[in-house]
Amino acid sequence: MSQRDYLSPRQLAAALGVSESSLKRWVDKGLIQVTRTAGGHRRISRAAVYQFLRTTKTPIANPEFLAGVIPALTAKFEPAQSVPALVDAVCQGDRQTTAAVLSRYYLDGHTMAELFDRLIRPVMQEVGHGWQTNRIAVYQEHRATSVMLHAATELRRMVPPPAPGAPVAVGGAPPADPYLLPTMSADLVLTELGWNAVNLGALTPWNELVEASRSLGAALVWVSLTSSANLGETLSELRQLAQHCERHRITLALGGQALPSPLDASIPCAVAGHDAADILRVAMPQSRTANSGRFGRFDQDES
Ligand code: B12
Repeated sequence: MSQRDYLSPRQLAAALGVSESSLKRWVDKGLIQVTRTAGGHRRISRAAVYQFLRTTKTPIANPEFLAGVIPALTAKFEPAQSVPALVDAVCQGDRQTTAAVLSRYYLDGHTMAELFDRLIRPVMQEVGHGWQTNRIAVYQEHRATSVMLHAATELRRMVPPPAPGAPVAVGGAPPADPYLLPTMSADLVLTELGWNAVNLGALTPWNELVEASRSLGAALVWVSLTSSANLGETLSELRQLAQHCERHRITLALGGQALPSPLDASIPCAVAGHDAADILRVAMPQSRTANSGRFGRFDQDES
């Protein structure tokens, strides 16, 4: 267990400015999940700290005790105020501020879908607009993406890992599509909902998407479409993927800026959306139960 990923009850109590016995009461009530070391000592994971703070809104009396666990926390803020600050931060390569602002937003109780739709997307739209109007150099756009990816990776560590036996979701961006953040938004939304989300990232060959979903027994496949390059070919591949998913009763979720709206009816899918929040319609635990017939696994012997 690494020092950065786990805290002892004493360390967390010190950060919150409460006694160890208060903290143990919260553990006993199930408000804080603890794990044990091989030697039987109680440890609290970074994800458990986040879930506790998010649900109880407990103030952090001594944030310096959480250094290395939670990025330096900034004051409470509204997305509208923070977008310009974040645009500056990502373009200047300021990883710390970016991660801190996103963590604060998550700790305030917002969902991953809200984080992407209300904060990360508008920031990156501004970066794109800056590039288009020659205010932001191409290298800054690349750096901005890299800084945002780093912050989003940090966010992933705040979400509890999937439970054993969690349903598997597989997805990515198609072969001609180099975009990393859009497919990551689907990944994080599904992970937060308890899915075992496997993000194959950008430039994913269609046959590999099918192969991964087959061998991992995926109940849901997502495709994130941002690049409009080769759109005709992409849509024809999507049609085949959709038919494949239908045959195998896999839920198909499609989204992204380049997804045509409305989508051709010959591409049947459970979701065709432009917001990360659209995934919630089919991926929430209750919709999984309600649609259980749509979440069958591949038959192992089928081609
Ligand atoms: C970063 C970036 C790049 C980077 C990508 C780096 C990387 N590896 O990821 C680089 C530099 C490579 C790049 C290249 C290009 N880019 Co570019 N790029 C962007 C930028 C600034 C941000 C994209 C991003 O990451 N957004 C953040 C994500 C989280 O937001 P999102 O994509 O909107 O995703 C949301 C929804 O779509 C939805 N969603 C996404 N996936 C899914 C999946 C499901 C299932 C669901 C339900 C929902 C969903 O939820 C997400 C969260 O809200 C955008 C600007 C913009 N307006 O977005 C331009 C932009 C997309 N690029 C643009 C252009 C023109 C280009 C280039 C052609 C430039 C050039 N001349 O070289 C090339 C083309 C590359 C290609 N092969 O297609 C244009 C696109 C115009 C168009 N429609 O064709 C844009 C809009 C910029 C602009 N204003 O002109 N780009």
